[in-house]
Amino acid sequence: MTSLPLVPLPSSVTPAKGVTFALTHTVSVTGDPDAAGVLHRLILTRTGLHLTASPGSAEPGIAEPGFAEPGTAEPGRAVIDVTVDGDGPPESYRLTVADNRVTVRGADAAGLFYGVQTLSQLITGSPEGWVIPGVDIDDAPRFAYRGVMLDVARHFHDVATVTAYLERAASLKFNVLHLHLSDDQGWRLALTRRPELTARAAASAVGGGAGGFFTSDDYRAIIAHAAANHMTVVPEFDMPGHTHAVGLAYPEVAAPPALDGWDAAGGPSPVAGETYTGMGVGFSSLRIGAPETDAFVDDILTELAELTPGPYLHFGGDEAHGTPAADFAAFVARTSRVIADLGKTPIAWHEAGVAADLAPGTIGQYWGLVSPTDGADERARAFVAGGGRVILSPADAVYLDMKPAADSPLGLTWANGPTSLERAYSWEPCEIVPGISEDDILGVEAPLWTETVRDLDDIDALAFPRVAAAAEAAWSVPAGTAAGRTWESFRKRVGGLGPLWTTLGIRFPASPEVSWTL
Ligand code: TNX
Repeated sequence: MTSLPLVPLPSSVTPAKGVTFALTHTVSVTGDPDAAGVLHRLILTRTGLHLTASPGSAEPGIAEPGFAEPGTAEPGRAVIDVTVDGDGPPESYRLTVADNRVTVRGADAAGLFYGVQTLSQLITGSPEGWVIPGVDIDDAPRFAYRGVMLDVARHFHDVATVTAYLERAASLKFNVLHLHLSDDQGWRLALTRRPELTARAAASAVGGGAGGFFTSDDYRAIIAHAAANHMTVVPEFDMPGHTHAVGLAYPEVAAPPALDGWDAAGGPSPVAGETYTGMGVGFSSLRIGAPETDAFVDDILTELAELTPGPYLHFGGDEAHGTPAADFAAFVARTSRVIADLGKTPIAWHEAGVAADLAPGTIGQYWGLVSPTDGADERARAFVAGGGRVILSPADAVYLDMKPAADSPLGLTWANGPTSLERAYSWEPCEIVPGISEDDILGVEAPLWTETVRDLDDIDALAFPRVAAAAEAAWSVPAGTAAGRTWESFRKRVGGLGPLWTTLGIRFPASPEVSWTL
């Protein structure tokens, strides 16, 4: 099938032989102003071309996009028309490239945005100038939830970094940004109901870095930027473990560090009331059952719900080895009900599936291995039994913080050693948790934990190109069910994205597994 550099692979791609659209500054863009604006910026970044304004709109050659109403461009002049037409499933689009006309038709605004992203992947340099090869594309997502997660707790990442990463993800048709906002090393979102969290527990990070936090205005700015890129923000406060930092601010809700049999991972041991800068996990816990703790949880989740327009609140639930089992089950069940009562859908890591009485419809996020161990699959199935669904984040496939190769300077290796691009590509969502079907899967999410990740360059170095493999698992048909949905095709298609990624400023490593187009 296609050798066009399209990732994630569209449902249907039919090249039009001998047809080429010449992309010059005389092309006008007509249709939906938002989508035209996105396209104008992408074309400018990729090619340096300012598209000429159409009759009746702004002057030629200036930075503003040249919009026109459909059909108002001069006869005979080349046009790119981008319009929502309401046809097809949510987030779907159709794209046709003919000699003198490109049309992108979205079922909705998101579908149109994805059609524009696909169009940007098609732009290529030739001896005759910039061209778009003739093609017919019909495309729709496989899963409704297509996420990336960024841990802003182990190292803090500021608004500019978060928005740069979400734009990268949106260009690969991800529609969820999950922010891991709290962990042992720091609390990253200011809350008026609990001001000590950021006053006392935000100025630290792994390795003793500076830390930092988002004000509520910062958080709103991220949400707005995400929305402009058709992404929903899913915020996470991780509880009842991963809460050492909470004890710096509100000691009455924190249990003493549980250090019995604990692995310091080569770093310092945690001390109650002092910042923790190591990379160990599983020693901290809230004080379960204390009225102070219940009040704390109610406060932080109420304010988070108020600040968050999206439908989901994630409450963690992972690696709570410092919390007695019965307390853990009681805590996650209560917390899921608090979130449901706030009108939001709870999400938790799969361990919370041990609780018999989670709020109905709670979503489970599976982070076990591609071949489940230690009953992780059983925990995940419990969410389906409770009327919820599952998000798949198998750690040895989509954990972007795993080293891509043994000699990579950044990253961890606990999930079956380094994760090659081929391994990141070669898994099927329906084959991870036995007994759950496609309908039980809400979607796929690729987390990036940031113990070793300090800035956007580090993010790019670990996320790329593997995040493109996760995008294909989330968006495209199952591997092997369509021509082109194969590893061999993927490594060529990704390679063709090198020039686009370079112009977008992405510092992707030149993975030797890819056949890059220079
Ligand atoms: C496991 S995955 C964790 C995180 C670590 C990550 C490192 C999960 C729910 N918990 O606390 O950062 O491994 O890969």
